[in-house]
Amino acid sequence: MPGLESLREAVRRFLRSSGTYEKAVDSFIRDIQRALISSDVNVKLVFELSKRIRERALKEKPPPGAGRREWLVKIVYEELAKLFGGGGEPELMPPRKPYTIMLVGVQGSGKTTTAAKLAYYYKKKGLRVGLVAADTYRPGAYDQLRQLAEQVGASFYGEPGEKDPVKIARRGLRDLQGRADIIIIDTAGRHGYGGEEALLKEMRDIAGAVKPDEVVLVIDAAMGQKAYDLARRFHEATPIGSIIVTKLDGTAKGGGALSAVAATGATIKFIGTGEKIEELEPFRPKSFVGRLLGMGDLEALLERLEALEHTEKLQKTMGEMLSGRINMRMIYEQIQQISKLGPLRKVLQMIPGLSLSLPTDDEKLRITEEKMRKWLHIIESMTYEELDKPEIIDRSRMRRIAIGSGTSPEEVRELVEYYKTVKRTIKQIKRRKGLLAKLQRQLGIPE
Ligand SMILES: Nc1nc2c(ncn2[C@@H]2O[C@H](COP(=O)(O)OP(=O)(O)OP(=O)(O)O)[C@@H](O)[C@H]2O)c(=O)[nH]1
Ligand SMILES: [Mg+2]
Repeated sequence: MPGLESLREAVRRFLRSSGTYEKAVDSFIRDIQRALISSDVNVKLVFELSKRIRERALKEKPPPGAGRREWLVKIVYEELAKLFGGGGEPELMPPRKPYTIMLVGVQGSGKTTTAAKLAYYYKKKGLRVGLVAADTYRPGAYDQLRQLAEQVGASFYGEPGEKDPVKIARRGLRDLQGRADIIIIDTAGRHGYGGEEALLKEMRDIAGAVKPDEVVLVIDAAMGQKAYDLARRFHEATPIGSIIVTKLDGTAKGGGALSAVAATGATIKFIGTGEKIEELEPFRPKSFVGRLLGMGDLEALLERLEALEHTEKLQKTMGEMLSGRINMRMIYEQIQQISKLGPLRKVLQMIPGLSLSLPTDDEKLRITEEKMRKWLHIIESMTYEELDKPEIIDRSRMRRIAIGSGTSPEEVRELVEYYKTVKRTIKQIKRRKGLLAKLQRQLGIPE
């Protein structure tokens, strides 16, 4: 995307640059500012973003094993994602059928094209789509939509002679009942830039008569940060509104438009990235920013950082265990941390020190995913006394715990055996002084 494209290069430069960290941060932030401002992002927003990045860079500490630069890239990624609307994912599938969407927007913003793109999108999701041509203003509007409907394979309703859009919309809804799961109404554009009042008034008139489930404001990305006022008024005027930003492919002001709309609190559901019917994408700020920053590398980096953060906690538990105060609560934490790592465990194996969890090949120390889940349930069914002194868990307690956790006494026994094995192993390690020191060093635990 023009304007924001230089962000990727900025990240690369920052991660590779030599020289002091402080200097590198300064020029990284300057690069980010330049990229955002050249994309027409509001200067005040850019300033606030830089301030937050600096503050977090000072305040937050990377987990051991992570570089400060990588950590800052993660912060930049998170802050940019917030600038474009944050991590939430709007619901795109209609909650009921038929579901009516009405498109509004200034002249030429891309409503008719977007109506067809939406039809194509939902058709691919397996819905029956109906398009209604309620633009009685623009010559040829009827034919334009009818052709697009045919191209996409959507049902179509229109009345070439009728002058009242409200009547067409009403009759269109009736006609498409039962034939369409989702009905998209295309309306006439009004002059933008100042003519917003007229646009919003007409929108209220048609919406009042037709009662759509959702009103979608279509905004041309070339509006840049000027989109703020329109989006804000629209957002205030209709609680059932969402926004689609079009023509992100053709302007250097896209960053400005997206951040301005996000700043109003309105939801951007889709973005248009070309003239073709399939060039409409669900808008997800996080993956949008990920792509801007060069997602391939970034994803690996973020995964590694996340693994390191979990690792830090795991190390603490391991440290406590090695210091000899082992009980069932620690086993619980250990299992929880390991299971939270989930798919990250592969990454974890690449981190030196952690491939070695306990220096043994003992089968009993290997736990599978499914076992971990069961064991957590089992431990949750234990009394405080049992948690602190698992030795007291005898046969009758095993039976009780099994019933409480929906498992079998055999599975409870297995966990108790695991606990005993861990405890024994730790004792052995401690007897061999050199090994303990080595292990502590590798885990980063002070001796
Ligand atoms: N490059 C690009 N062009 C687009 C995009 N969306 C729409 N357009 C083009 O923008 C022009 C106007 O699109 P329309 O869909 O006719 O706009 P409209 O809002 O219906 O216009 P009126 O009905 O006159 O108000 C057309 O040439 C489209 O091909 C997009 O995402 N990228
Ligand atoms: Mg149109």
